[in-house]
Amino acid sequence: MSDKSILRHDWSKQEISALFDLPFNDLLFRAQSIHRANFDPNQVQISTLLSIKTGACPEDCGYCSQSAKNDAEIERERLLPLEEVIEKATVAKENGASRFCMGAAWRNPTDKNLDKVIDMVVAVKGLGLETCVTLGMLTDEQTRRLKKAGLDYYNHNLDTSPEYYGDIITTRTFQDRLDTLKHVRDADINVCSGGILGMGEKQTDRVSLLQQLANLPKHPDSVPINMLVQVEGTPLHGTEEIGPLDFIRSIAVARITMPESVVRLSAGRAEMSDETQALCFLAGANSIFYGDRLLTTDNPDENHDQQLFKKLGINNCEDRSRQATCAYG
Ligand code: SAM
Ligand code: DTB
Ligand code: SF4
Repeated sequence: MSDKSILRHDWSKQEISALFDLPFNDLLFRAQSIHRANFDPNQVQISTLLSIKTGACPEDCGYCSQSAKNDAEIERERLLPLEEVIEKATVAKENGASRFCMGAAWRNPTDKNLDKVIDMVVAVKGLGLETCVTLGMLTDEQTRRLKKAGLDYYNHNLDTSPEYYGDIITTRTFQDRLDTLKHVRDADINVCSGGILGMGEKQTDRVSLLQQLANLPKHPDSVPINMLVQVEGTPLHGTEEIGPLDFIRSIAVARITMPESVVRLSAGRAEMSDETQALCFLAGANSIFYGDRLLTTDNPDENHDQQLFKKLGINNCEDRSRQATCAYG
């Protein structure tokens, strides 16, 4: 059987733990072999992020600058006007992004706010971009409305293991997250779900998070692996950082356990060396956020990323000369 056909949903903690314990070279070789069986190894998809509603969020996520319960200094903004979103999406497309992701600091959208987001989805799609939104928890009815509007992806992260979850967030449960993911899957919207590493979790929590993701009824189409961006004024500021090698190992294990999912090297790249990022791509990451801003924190600037791609011989899916070979978006 080729690596391509192995899509398992019954991973045990022991099996995932054993992957983490492999010698680094063996782990990367295995991850890269699986990666090559499923993707062009030199293609990286790029998405651009925009915060459409910033700050004053009622949730208490310990990592997040946007929680009203944290003391981070950020500029709060109400829901952006449609014209501004279209302007930003147009620039993102010109810069080569294939997907535009819009994030809102909500526990869940009200139906009135959802109407406005739906207008944004329709307009951004009209520019020829894939759309992704992350708005917090959704009901069944809300996911159906988003699907009808043509939404391509919904981002909703599990964030961490069920065991560590209560140390990070108390205002919504792990099960709430699984329920939202089910609504998204049932509405036939592509699921984007991953987590954050470097929040003081143990190795067993990383194993458990990846087990949860890999054992979902369907692997998420896209799996963002974020490295915690430490923001002053948040409870997790000052947490012991995850070392680059442990981060790279986690990417490799995500690639092996979810062979056909696009694994996004997500937040935290501004704090990573080029070499660490190169090893993340070797371990099977094949998507990034592109543009000098994530939601409220910095991302590497476009120039730096273009240089990095050039040095590594990486193409993005919008690169006209390679487009015919890019099978995923
Ligand atoms: N409010 C919505 C929610 O939480 O579902 C959507 C926006 S929220 C900012 C999206 C995701 O960004 C979070 O689930 C978390 O995984 C990630 N995130 C937020 N702050 C982060 C940080 N400081 N470092 C790394 N990832 C972060
Ligand atoms: C995801 O997994 N990471 C993105 C996106 N989904 C919405 C968010 C990263 C946020 C990093 C911190 C900030 O800029 O506020
Ligand atoms: Fe709110 Fe999302 Fe930040 Fe949590 S991660 S505080 S839900 S914006």
